[in-house]
Amino acid sequence: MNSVSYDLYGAPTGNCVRVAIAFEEAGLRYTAKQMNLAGGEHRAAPFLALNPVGKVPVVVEHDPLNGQSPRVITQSNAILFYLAGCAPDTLLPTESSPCRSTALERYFYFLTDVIAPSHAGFALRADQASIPARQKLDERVVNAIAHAERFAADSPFLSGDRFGLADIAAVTIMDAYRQTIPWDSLPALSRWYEMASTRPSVVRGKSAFHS
Ligand SMILES: N[C@@H](CCC(=O)N[C@@H](CS)C(=O)NCC(=O)O)C(=O)O
Repeated sequence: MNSVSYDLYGAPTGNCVRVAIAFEEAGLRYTAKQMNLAGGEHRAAPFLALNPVGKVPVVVEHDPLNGQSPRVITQSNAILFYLAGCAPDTLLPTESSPCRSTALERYFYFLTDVIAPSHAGFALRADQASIPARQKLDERVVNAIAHAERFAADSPFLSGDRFGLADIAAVTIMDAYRQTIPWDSLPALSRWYEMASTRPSVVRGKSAFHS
């Protein structure tokens, strides 16, 4: 039996939920360790010893048989790729697969063209003067989501033939924009979203942390 296990330090945020869904999808054994961000737990010494930047998610890999200290991994996307390597052909097609470039292209589309402007808008949320800038960023996010209709139209999953990292990135960010997405003009994306939101790994990953 595989003795490796993981602790996932996090909170109910997009970056952490993506990692929780990836653990579920990859079938890797993990324990969600809820951090109290409002209470500043991520800025206290025990957590800073894991991640001096004071941000979640953080994964600690325990492998009692390798005789080494537990491995600590920060940065949600580094963690996702690490997990993809631990469970080959679950989250991402393997190196030699021709489907890999499509899966990566779509994953980075969601990361850089959808999630990045969304995070930029979120960072401005407390500043009244930035409301027009936030609206522009949100429009950009929704337009970029709408362009993903063609991904959903030409393959069963946004990642291609298998559910993968692009689907995980997409379902979490689309949850945040579901009220403003023009669903009526996006039939393939609507079907995909219904399927992705009810997928057991997504349902379980989304409830790994509570608010
Ligand atoms: N680039 C990092 C960003 C991590 C990040 O910004 N985490 C947020 C929650 S999603 C956080 O810890 N915020 C607490 C803070 O900045 O005080 C990643 O992808 O993991």
